[in-house]
Amino acid sequence: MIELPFRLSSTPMPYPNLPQVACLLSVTFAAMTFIPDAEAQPAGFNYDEAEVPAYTLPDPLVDLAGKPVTDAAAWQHHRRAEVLRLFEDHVFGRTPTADVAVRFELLESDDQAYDGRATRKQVRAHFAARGHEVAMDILIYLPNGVDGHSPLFVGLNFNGNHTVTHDPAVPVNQNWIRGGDHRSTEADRGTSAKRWAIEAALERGYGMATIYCGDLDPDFDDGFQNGIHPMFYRDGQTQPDANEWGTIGAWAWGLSRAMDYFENDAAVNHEQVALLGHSRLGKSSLWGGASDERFAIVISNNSGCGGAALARRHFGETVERINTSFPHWFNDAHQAYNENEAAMPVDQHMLIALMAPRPVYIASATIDVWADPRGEFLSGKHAEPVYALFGKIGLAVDDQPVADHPVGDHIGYHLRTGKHNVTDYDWEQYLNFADRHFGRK
Ligand code: GTR
Repeated sequence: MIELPFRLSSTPMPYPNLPQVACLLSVTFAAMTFIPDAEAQPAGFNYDEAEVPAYTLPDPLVDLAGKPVTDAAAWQHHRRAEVLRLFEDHVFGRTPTADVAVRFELLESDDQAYDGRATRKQVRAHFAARGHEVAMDILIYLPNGVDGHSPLFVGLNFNGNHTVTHDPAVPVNQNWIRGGDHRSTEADRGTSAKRWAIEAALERGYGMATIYCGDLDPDFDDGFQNGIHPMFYRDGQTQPDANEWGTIGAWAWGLSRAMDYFENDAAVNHEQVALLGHSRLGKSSLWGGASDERFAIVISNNSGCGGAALARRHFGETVERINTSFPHWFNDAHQAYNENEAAMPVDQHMLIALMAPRPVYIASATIDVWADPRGEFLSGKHAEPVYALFGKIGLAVDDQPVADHPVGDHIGYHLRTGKHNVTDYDWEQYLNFADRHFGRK
C-alpha cells in the first residue's frame, strides 16, 4: 500500500482588470454538409455556418497588462499562469485549498486478465478530510510480456468501471449513476465496452486505466453536498464560492490523484500517460490536462461546448444552454457569460494552448453538430501560435480536413464520419498519435 498524505493548495494570484487584449483572427470557412439528426441537433440553436456571428478572440499571446508574449519562457513562466487563472475564475473554478489525506489501496491484482494478455489491477484511492471520506476506484489493465513499464491511456467513464469491460472481476459500482433508478446492476456490465479499445491498446503495448466520474462527484446538481466538494469546505461553508470549482473541476482533481498513483506504480511509465475523455468527460480531460502538466498527451473526443469548441461561434450548444442544463459543471461565475460570450476573457483555443508544448488531439464527428466540429477544429488552429513559441507545429493544415482524414503534428485532429461517440476508428488515431509522440514508431 502506498500512502501519500500531502497538502493540496492553490495559491491566489492577483491580476489586473482585463485590458483590451482581443485581436481579430481571421477564419476561413469551408462548406460542410451535415446530415440532420434530431437527437444530435436540439431545435432552436444555430447550425448554419452563415449565421455564425463575426467574433473576436482574445489573443493568447498578449498578457493581461497588454504586453506581447514573444517566447516560450514568457509563456511558460508568466502568461500560462494568467490563462490558467482566467479559466479557473471564469469557467471551471478554482480548486480550493484543503488538507486531504490520500491513501491508495491495491484491492486486487491478477496477471491472467484478457486470457493472460494483461495484468489487471484495481486500486482504491481513499480521500479523507473534515469528517468526509470518498473512495475512487482505478481499474488498470497493463500488457503482459513487455519489458519495463507501459505507457498508459487514462480516462473517466460515465457509468462505472464494470461497464467498460466484460471482465467479471470488476465489481458493479454501487454509487449513484445516471438514468433508471440510479443504481447499476450486473446487466450493465460491458455496456460501454465498445467505447474502450482495451484489447487494441494492450496489443500495441499500452495500458488502459479508467475511473467512474461519479466516484468523485455524481453528475447532478445537488448543491455540492455529495462527492469530494465537502472535503474542501471552510468552517461554515456549505457550497463552493462563485469562483470555486464545480463538477468538472472535481473530476479533473480525481484524474490528478490517479496520476499520483501512476507515479508510484513501477509498472506504469508515468511520463507517458495520455489523458482521454469523451463529451463532458472530454471537457474534463482538457481541464485535467491544462491544470496538471504531468499528463503527456491530452485527448478531447467530441468535447464540444466548454471543451474544444469555440464559444463565440454560437454554433450548436451555447454557454447559456450548457449553464442551464448542467449548472454544476462549471463555476457560478461562468453564468455571467450566458448569451454574453464576447465578454469572456478566454475562449477555448486558450484551453488547448494550455497543453503546449505537449501533444494534444481534438476529435470531432460529422453528425455531432451540437458539439460544433468546425469550432473544435478552429480552437486547435488558434492555439497554434502558442505551440509555435516552442518551435512546434500544430495542425499543419489551414483548413478543416474532410471526414476521416486525420491531420496534425503536435495538435492532432480528425472529423470522423458518424455520431457523438468514441469508436475503434477514434482509438486507432489516438494510438497512432501516441506511438508517434512517445517514439514508439
Ligand atoms: C450533452 C451536453 C454536451 C455533452 C454531452 C455528453 O447533453 O449538452 O455538452 O457534454 O451531453 O456529455 O454526453
